[in-house]
Amino acid sequence: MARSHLPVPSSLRIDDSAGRAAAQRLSDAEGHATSADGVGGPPELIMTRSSANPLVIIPTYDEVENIGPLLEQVLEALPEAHVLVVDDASPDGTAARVDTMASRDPRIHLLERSGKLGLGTAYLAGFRWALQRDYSHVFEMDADFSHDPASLRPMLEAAAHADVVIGSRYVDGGGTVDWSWPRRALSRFGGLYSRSILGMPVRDMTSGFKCYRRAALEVVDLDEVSSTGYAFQIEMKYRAHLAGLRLVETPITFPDRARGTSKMSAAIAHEAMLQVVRLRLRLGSAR
Ligand SMILES: Nc1nc2c(ncn2[C@@H]2O[C@H](COP(=O)(O)OP(=O)(O)OP(=O)(O)O)[C@@H](O)[C@H]2O)c(=O)[nH]1
Ligand SMILES: [Mg+2]
Repeated sequence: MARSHLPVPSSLRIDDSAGRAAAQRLSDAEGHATSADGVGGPPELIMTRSSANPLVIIPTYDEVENIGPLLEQVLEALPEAHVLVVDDASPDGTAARVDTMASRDPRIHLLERSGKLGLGTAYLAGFRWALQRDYSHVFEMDADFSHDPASLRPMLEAAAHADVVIGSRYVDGGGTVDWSWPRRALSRFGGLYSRSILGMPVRDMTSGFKCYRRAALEVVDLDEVSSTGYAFQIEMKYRAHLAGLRLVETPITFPDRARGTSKMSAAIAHEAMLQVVRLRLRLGSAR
């Protein structure tokens, strides 16, 4: 079930600076003309605070303890936003909690799926839902408070100068809190591994706290995205990078989940490692 409430149309204005190829694609995607002679550089779309219609997508599996307070904090931090919770039939009743909140607040939407189909496909379903509506920016955000709602506003502002804003633990000012050393090591290794295999300039390759400008999501071919699990985060960054989009990292502090159960496992990490190699072989040669 998906409740729907269409936000008012957004207005876009043009400025200079992103990559030429990306600009052309964005221009095609949004129906704007790029300058034929290229004088002044390619256009970048800038969204002012008042004209932004952001959507925050939150995938959930057994997050009933977190989702209520999180939705409240998200909408307090970004009152102009809508939120879409994509729930995979959580046995703990997460969807029912969201449904109750959605009946009181038209900014809250719920997309229910039939079973645990994975983080990647949850986001893809959310992206498609967003693109069928009039949102100007689309956030990815975890439900367990590892992603601080207070970072939403700075990330939205950073999207004025980027196509994809990545909430990053590994740039100045960012970090992790109360992480066990195996988790720190896995995250660091995963980042180094994927960054070097894919040749990407991004410090936090596995971050799942992101803000996409709408046009960036329109440029990436969502039908081609193959990672269903945690490698999805890496694949989306890689595809955005290959498409010539401008990825920018803003610092976030990332505490471990305080409540609820982790879905991370050795099998998930293993799948992600293999998927990075597959992505390099499949997409890297097209560069
Ligand atoms: N819809 C959906 N959401 C999922 C699925 N797997 C994980 N999630 C959600 O994705 C987000 C990230 O998952 P987490 O379990 O926090 O992953 P993590 O941060 O790597 O690990 P922990 O914080 O240790 O649990 C959370 O909001 C989860 O509820 C899934 O299969 N389907
Ligand atoms: Mg988490």
